[in-house]
Amino acid sequence: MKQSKIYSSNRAPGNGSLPNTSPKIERLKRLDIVTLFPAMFEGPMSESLLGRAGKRGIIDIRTHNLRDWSASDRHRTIDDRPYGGGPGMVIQVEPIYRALRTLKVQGAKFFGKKKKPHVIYLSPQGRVLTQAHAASLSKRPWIILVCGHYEGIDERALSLIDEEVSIGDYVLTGGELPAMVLADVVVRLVPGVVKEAGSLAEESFQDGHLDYPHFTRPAVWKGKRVPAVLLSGDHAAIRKWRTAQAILATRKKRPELLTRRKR
Ligand code: 9WO
Repeated sequence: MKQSKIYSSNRAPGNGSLPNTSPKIERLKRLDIVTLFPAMFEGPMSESLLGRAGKRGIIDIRTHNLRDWSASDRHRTIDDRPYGGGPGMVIQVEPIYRALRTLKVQGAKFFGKKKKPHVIYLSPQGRVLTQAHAASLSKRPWIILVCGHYEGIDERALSLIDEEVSIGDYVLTGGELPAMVLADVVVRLVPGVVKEAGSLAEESFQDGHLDYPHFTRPAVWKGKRVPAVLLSGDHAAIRKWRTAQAILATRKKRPELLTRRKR
């Protein structure tokens, strides 16, 4: 029993409600996630912007259970003991191969022509994700995320993968949480998902600096005042103040962001 979960409307692929003003610039239209634990994605898919992007028909997001491509024994095995010994289990290459082969057929129907997906494996061995990298991924029309578990995947499966991505230098129990992080950062950069996001302002700003400080009512709280400039109504002055504050905050909290060259 194949059970892919589709988090989208049944609308045709396209820009949702947005007019197609710039056909040359591609954007993410379809995101497939291959995992042994599809249920882990249900929360983010129903509660967050990720799910809303799907429902609004902006991006077709689907999770797939890797067990659907197990060697057809009744235990639906997808893993085996490591050659050479050692603890734990290794995910076999064949289920991953079959999953990707199936998805490529599905994708050809979805896009109406043969299309090469960008296949990403989430692993601590990958290149560490940055805002700039996420921005370039959001321009790929089709991404497939492969989530490992246990001790990892058979090394030969890497020949089916375009790129390994890490979300930070730590080891988790699986690639699912990193896949959700990657999906979140990439999806919110797709035009129409979040107001303003993906704009020139965001690319030049969030990329290199921290955000400026935010304030909301009340104007005075336990004697602490909101900076007067924010109440002035002088938008040019406010813009200047925010830029200065962003640079100050970056210098104080994350000085390496100002000196390190962009990756
Ligand atoms: C390391 C290891 C060392 C000794 C014995 C067993 C071991 N397993 C691992 C390991 O890296 N397991 C991974 C668990 C296999 C692939 C999926 N897993 C994973 C992905 N953990 N952490 C990530 C991950 C992915 C992206 N960014 C940060 C962490």
